[in-house]
Amino acid sequence: MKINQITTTPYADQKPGTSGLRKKVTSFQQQHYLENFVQSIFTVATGLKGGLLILGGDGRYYNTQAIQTILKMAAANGVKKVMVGEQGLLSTPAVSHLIRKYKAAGGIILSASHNPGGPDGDFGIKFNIENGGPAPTGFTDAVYDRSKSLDEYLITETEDILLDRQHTCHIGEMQIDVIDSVYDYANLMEQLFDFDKIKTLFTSGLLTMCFDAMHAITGPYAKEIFEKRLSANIEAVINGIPREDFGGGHPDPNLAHAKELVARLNAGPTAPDFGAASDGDGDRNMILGKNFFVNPSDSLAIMAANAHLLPGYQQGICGVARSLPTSRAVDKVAEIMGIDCYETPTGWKYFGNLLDDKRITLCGEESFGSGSDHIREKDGLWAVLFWLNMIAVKEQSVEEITRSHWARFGRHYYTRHDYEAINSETAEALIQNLREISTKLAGTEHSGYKVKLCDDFSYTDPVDNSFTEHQGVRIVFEDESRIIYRLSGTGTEGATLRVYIEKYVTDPELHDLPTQTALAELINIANTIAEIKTRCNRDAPDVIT
Ligand code: G16
Repeated sequence: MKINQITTTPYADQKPGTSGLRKKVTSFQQQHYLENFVQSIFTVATGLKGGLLILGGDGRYYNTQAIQTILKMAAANGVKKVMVGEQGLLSTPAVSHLIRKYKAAGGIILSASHNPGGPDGDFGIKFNIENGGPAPTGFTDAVYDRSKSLDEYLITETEDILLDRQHTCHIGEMQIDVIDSVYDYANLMEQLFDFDKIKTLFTSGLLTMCFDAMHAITGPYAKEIFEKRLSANIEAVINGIPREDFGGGHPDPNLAHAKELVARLNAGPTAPDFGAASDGDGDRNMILGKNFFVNPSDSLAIMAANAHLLPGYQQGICGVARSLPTSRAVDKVAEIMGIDCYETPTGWKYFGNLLDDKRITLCGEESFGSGSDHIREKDGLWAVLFWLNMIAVKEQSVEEITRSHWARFGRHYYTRHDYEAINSETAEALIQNLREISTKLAGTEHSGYKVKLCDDFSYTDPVDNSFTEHQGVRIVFEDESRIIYRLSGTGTEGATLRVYIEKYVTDPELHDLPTQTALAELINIANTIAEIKTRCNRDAPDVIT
């Protein structure tokens, strides 16, 4: 085996964001760009030397080339064995599971998640540690530091590895197992949920479903699980073949981007009873009923309230967690159940310690992500199966389950307004201004809403005491309404300002308003306090979810 030491020059922009390093494909195609970042990972993740690495991606453009490069670099850096998905495909939740099941030293996932793909789209790379979860900030900071002064990387000189079928081969001493991308993950799902009961829903004609894989990674997983193992109806899976450019679509499972699915669910009496979608790498989910949308924050709360009905969670749940901007619907459930509820910064990595320390069983985020202690990533198909299992046990529709939840716990009207591709300095200045005024807002009144608390959110991890600050400016009103402002950590163009608005309403008579109507006053307050129109020169958000 010939190992080449390649001289390189560092790039200054390899700082990972909310979830790994995400850039335009064209950035990754710069000379040595991918190699530099991968070498920095191998240098920091010392356990990989002599250890097992799990490797795969969501199939987007540049996935296969990147996998070949990483395999050759892994061999040169002393990795003992790599398990790589057939065709280079593995969903993010599947990687998390494989790391845990096979006690790997870590995993590399190639994905820019819900961002569009193709030659002009985005690409990304993230590292998951041995607990199966995203690398914590200490690790990603160390990788970034290393990348800033890297002057060489190691790579073996060898032919490309065949990825189009399952087999075992070697580069030098390093063993490569090209594995079935779906099998282990589908088996895990079968352990957590009552597949017989769900199957009966379909075979007895009680339920029809439509799952939109958005031409991304979950297609093969969904076909195996819904069509083969659960005998779901014809066309239960749409857009089920992963494509390098996601069929030209934007693989983000929300009302704006999963248009085909939404149209099917709103098609009147012939519409499927249950709809769902997942994103590029399979960790997000959207849940729909006939002409009915379940807000992700509500979905988390509903799952928490009903988990004990499902085989994998029969013992009950020990605690829950949500990110700061996720609505406080799950807090109400925790309060009534008498379990702990943690509020973390945005990013799945903050749930890892809580899960490992057995403080929580379920967690979720407003950004269409939910998960449990079965792995250390959010998990799109898991959430879909959770809902199917609830429907089977409760014998209620998606809408009935949601409405009865609101009747019991109250409804948190919730919306997120995104202002995309704004000038980065403008966005920073807006947030800085909010930080400055945050100290003076408590006690002030805005259209009848009195501010109870306003701060720049910081978090001390209760397990390892690590401290994270500047995670979003939050305004909490006396009636429990909230407004939160933060900048996205996953975009690749300028800055995206996210404004999250929520209002808690207990009276069931008031649970039927359109969300934007119910929140109209607070939306105005949010815009006025942050001076969005004047500072960003925008009349309306680009995306409302
Ligand atoms: C990533 C993280 C999530 C986070 C989301 C939104 O999701 O894994 O924990 O909530 O980004 O991030 P932001 O608001 O900073 O854009 P994904 O699905 O993109 O990996």
